[in-house]
Amino acid sequence: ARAQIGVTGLAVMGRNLARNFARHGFTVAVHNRSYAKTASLIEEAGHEGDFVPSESMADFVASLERPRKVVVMVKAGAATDAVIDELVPLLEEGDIVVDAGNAHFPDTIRREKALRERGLHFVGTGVSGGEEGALLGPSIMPGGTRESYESLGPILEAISAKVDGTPCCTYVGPDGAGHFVKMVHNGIEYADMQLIAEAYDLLRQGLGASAAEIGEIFEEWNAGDLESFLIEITAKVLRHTDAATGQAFVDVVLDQAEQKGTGRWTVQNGLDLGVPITGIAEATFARALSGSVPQREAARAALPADATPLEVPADDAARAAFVEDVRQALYASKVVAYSQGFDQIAAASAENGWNIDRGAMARIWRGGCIIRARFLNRITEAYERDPGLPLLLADAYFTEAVGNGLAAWRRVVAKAAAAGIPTPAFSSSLAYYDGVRAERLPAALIQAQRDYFGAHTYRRTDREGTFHTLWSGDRTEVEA
Ligand code: NBP
Repeated sequence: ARAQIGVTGLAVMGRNLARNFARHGFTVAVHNRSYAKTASLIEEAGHEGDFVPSESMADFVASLERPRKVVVMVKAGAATDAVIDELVPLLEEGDIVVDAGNAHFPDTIRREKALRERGLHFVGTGVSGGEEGALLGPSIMPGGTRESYESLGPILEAISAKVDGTPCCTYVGPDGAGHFVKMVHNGIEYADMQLIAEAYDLLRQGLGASAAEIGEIFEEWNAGDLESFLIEITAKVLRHTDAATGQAFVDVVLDQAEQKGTGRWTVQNGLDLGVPITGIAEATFARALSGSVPQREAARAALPADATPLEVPADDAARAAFVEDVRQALYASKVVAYSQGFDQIAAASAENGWNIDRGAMARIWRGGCIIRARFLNRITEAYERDPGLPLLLADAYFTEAVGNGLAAWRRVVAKAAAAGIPTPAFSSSLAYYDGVRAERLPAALIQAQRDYFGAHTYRRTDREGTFHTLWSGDRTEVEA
């Protein structure tokens, strides 16, 4: 037994994680259900480091130093359970099983409990950054016991992305915390992508410009506060020309966005927790709308626009002003989406006793992952100033940043509405901003209606207690 860590499941992700471990000097045991993937890894990348290949799970386990650390990187769901079932009888007390796939966090809670009862550590770990991240340094979000992190953490930190020398990996919290945080990361990714798409749409229609010209604007934005992986790749995609037709690539792609489900999980959990993650929800529904083909066909044939198209700016100054308005609207909406996502983490953390450090989550998302961005530094700083911050938006830095762009944000949403350009994420983020800051909400009327038809009771602004009005009687008020 000489391998320090093992990886079972050698499709694109597992193969690249194994290579990443090996390139960092770890001796890596490797295994896959069918041996072909193991053989091809050794043949093509064997020279990169010290690999110990095994055909059987038993040999694989036997090749690992104790406490054994086994990274499972197979298809999420039944495949993960199948591998765990095969693995567990071969392990001994104190060994660590790491599920680095995209598990749904309730599955991770279940698996952690089952393995804990057998004296094993189960570490549900979020890994973001796709294929390239897995090889060159992903953002890693491990949950599980603190004890397991003592021996596993340094190995994961070694292979993670680094920003200013700091690893994009830290202990997240018990059982499902790591996979939960990865889920919210993906939800925020949905919101970020939708917001960028709305900004693109407004610029394209509002400037009457080509995709490549809009790409240049995104490239400029990437030099400022919006600097991020998603803005960077947006610029590249918009400037790409389709080889077959010579058209802008974005113009030949079918406008139906697909999803694998993590956005949906995030929204479902937001509903369960009662946390308004409207940016993520609108982004998820916008994908669903884009794929609603029969509905879109029926609507195109029947629904009038009765809208005034955006006026193309008359000169460079007006053009620059419009571009800046859209940039401000994008930044403000993005702050809202992130603020909502961090609220969701706080709520889940409280409900599950996870004690998640939100500032640390922003820190490990600065590199390696899909939402990596300069702006995450500001979030870490906000939670350093106040670890219990009730609302990210209310941190002084963000209050000022959003406040400065508020007029622009309102102009953009109003213009989009007048022009009939759908901006569900921009608009709902602004509505959230105005809702959460409102002195008084029409929720009072909703409580009154609920009391009227269902005797659901209400509280008053002027005295303590719970009350009900006898609506079908003489309308006197009684204490409930
Ligand atoms: P896949 O999700 O395509 O899974 C393929 C692997 O699962 C192969 O090694 C396959 O073995 C193994 N497998 C299956 Br399928 N059923 C099995 C079973 N019953 N028993 C044992 N092994 C089984 O691989 P991937 O794209 O590398 O992703 C791995 C994990 O990482 C997934 O959970 C994914 O959601 C997650 N993830 C992926 C990305 C990404 O960018 N692709 C990013 C972040 C996270 P075989 O070779 O014998 O068929």
